[in-house]
Amino acid sequence: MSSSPVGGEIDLSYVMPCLNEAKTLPVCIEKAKASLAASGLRGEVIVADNGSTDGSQELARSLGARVVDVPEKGYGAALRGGIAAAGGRFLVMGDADDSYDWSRAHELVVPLREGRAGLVMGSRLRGGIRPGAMPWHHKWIGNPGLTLLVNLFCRAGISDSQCGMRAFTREAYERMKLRSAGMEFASEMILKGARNRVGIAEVPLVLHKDGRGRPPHLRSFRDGWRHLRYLLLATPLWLFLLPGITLLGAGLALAGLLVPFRIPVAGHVPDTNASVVGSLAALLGYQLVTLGLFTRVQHVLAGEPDPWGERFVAEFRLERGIRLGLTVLLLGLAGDLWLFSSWAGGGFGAIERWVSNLVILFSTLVVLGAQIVFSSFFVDVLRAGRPTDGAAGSR
Ligand SMILES: Nc1nc2c(ncn2[C@@H]2O[C@H](COP(=O)(O)OP(=O)(O)O)[C@@H](O)[C@H]2O)c(=O)[nH]1
Ligand SMILES: [Mg+2]
Repeated sequence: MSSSPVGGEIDLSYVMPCLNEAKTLPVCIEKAKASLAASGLRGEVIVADNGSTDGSQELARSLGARVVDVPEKGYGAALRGGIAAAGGRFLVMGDADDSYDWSRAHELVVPLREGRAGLVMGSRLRGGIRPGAMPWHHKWIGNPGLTLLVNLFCRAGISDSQCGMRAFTREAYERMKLRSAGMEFASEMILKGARNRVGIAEVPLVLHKDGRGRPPHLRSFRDGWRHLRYLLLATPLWLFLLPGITLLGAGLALAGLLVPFRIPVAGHVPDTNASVVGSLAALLGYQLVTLGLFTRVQHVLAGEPDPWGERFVAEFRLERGIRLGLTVLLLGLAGDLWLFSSWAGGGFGAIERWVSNLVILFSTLVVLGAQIVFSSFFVDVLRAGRPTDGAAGSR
């Protein structure tokens, strides 16, 4: 890594991730220098490179940029390395392929300087996309889809989640604690920015056709999936808890309603078959709920901000979980035994449909109760990993 900025007196750092951009780096660096001059702040241009083989590094140095060689591969890793080495209180990141107009980068810093935001997203949707600058499937599928999910999952309220030019304060960046190595870094920043309430603003900007004349590093499906995977893993509420609660509730309701009611579907009464489906849905639902809870406990232990998860970890008591599980289990068992004894008492005659449905419902409760007991133990297994907890049992 190169030396730190002269005297450490830098206000504004422009960080360009770069992988073989010799063709477009010079124009990006020149525009960035013009923007620094226009900003009136003391600034620096950093090129974060992790293995260019086309001489990008020497070129960047010869144009007065500081080159940071990052050993770890990937877009996110390059940016994290570059930002860690940067000296500015304010930072702007953006592609080195001349698709974003670096000469106007200081416009993104205005909301930061005014204290209106900690993270400023460029918005190509509001600023414009020049013809040929973005493939149609990014414009109409990938970008709107990921933006919708980010807004849904963390209420970021932004219009263009994949914009590669952004500005942030050092303080906001440190609060976000970003970890991604690949392109999903872009989604992680928004999610963590929203969760940590750094304050997100948007500035319209124009996307130009990049000047390098070769395919982008971004691979649509691989990187699209990495974004989606990141977002799902980071939001157990949407991946596990909401589907789980829905299935659990709907499954129990179906199995329960079929005991007193005959519900015809297309003129036929599926009855016992539908009860089985309801029971299986409920059990799958409960399993998803527990996976969601386990994930949130793990996130809390990993230091992610999650007030609800923290309360759950602090207030969870294994004994209460066991008590709840045993209550549900015994309720189901008592019901099954009652039905069995009355069947036996009646001389093992024909079983009415509503009785079969009730057996399914009670048996579902037995399994659910047992699952509650065992999953409670597992929550405690996870909680035992808490670094500061001495009361979580022997280890
Ligand atoms: N250092 C580094 N830079 C990368 C890597 N992948 C992409 N970049 C840079 O990140 C920026 C964005 O990549 P690009 O291919 O333009 O993606 P797109 O604009 O989303 O299609 C460009 O400046 C690339 O040179 C990487 O693995 N390492
Ligand atoms: Mg690009």
